[in-house]
Amino acid sequence: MARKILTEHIHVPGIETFDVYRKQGGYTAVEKAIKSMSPEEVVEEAKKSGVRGRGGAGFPMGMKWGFLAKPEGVPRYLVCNADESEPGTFKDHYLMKTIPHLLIEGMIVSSFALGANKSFIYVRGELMYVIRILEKAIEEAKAKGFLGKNILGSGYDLELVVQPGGGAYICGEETALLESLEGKRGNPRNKPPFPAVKGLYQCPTVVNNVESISNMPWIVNNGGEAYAQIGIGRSTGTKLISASGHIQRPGVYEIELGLSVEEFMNSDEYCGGIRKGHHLKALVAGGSSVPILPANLIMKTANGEDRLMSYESLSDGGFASGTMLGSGGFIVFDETACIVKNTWNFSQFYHHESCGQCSPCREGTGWMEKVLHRIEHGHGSMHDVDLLVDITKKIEGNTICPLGDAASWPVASAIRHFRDEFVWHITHPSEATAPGAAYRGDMA
Ligand code: L3W
Ligand code: SF4
Repeated sequence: MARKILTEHIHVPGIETFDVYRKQGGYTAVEKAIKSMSPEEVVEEAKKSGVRGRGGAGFPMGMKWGFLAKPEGVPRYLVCNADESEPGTFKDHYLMKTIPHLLIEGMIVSSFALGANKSFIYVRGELMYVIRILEKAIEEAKAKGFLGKNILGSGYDLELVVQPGGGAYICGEETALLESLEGKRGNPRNKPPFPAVKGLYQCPTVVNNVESISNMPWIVNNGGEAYAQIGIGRSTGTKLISASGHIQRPGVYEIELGLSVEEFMNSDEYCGGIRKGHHLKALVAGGSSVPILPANLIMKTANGEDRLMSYESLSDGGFASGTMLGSGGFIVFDETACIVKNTWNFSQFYHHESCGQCSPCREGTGWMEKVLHRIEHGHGSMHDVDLLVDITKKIEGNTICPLGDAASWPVASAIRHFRDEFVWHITHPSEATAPGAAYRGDMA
């Protein structure tokens, strides 16, 4: 069985309760950190672990903690980004609803490390039942002395607040999230200054994803070096993968980073292979925001090496022949999937979710959606394919936040790898618009 850090106890009946979680060794990291470690020592363990941000960017968490400004007399905040809304990503939701105390324990040790006395968990607003689960867990931890004033008699105080989001994808972008938490419209801010210097209420703030924070109890208990032994190269530890699409066993899986894509896709421990009678056509490895890969580049990189589930291997070859680990939203397409329709679908999402602050994103996402709509519906012209590529280039790198890039990459990569399919839609409109039509490489 593969190594489990986050999900080892997830199937224990009653694990959502304080008592059962505690019996499985829960809250020992809080005891260890608060009673026998300094905040700096906890930060040091996070740095040694090499754990990278699990929300999508993969930025080293210990390094981010090291950037936190500490001006005298100014409060610092830890904010957990639980606004998971990336299409194809549902792992934070799973973790919070099944083992809520893991996140609460992670929040306590992380807040202690950062010197925060008030911390927030900003949860996607649609997940009201998860918010109730978290609030119950917080009450239980408080009643046992692990939260609130003078935790375990140490003199350290921590208030933990669960804040529902308003249901906007953009509020998962860290600065939009902070704006929303302050009660304003969730518009991303220009960076720098980074939240580590000016974040919530203009105070130093660390924003970390649910899964990132949930690794901290294990790291405190076992040490950062032990964590760094797991995984491969700079992709240390394990990763939760949300697997969906045309596979036998969709679900959330914890993998050790470095597992081959082939094993993840075909093993019965994970996806269990493509659904019977069908074959692999394409893969999006890290949620809708990352480039799509065609079948011939999924198991092997362009250099013919085994493709691995790691930050480096998945993006090997850059956007020419790679995808990204991103938030771990592994979406599999078989030959019945229409790439044009899927690209149009993603495009509608980004257009809808653009906050509208920057023109390239506000206008460009709309144009892409319109052009893709007409190609998908049999009204496209040959000029449209290059027009789409041109729009993606005008958006990429020219916006305040990564949503612009996230809207561009799926379109640019779909055209790069499946240009024939776009052309077929334009040249064979009646066949392409027939119900259930999908291009199978049989262009006349
Ligand atoms: C201080 C510096 N802090 C960087 C911090 C920064 C942030 C983190 C990473 O985008 C990605 C995006 C989506 N001083 C710093 C510094 N930081 N330099 O490090 O920053 P960055 O800018 O690389 O990325 P980001 O803005 O966090 C996130 C991709 O994730 N994505 C989206 C997933 C969305 C969800 C969801 O459902 N909400 O999971 C999926 O792939 O495209 O590339 O904290 O402050 N010098
Ligand atoms: Fe808003 Fe898009 Fe600009 Fe991000 S890139 S700030 S979502 S308009």
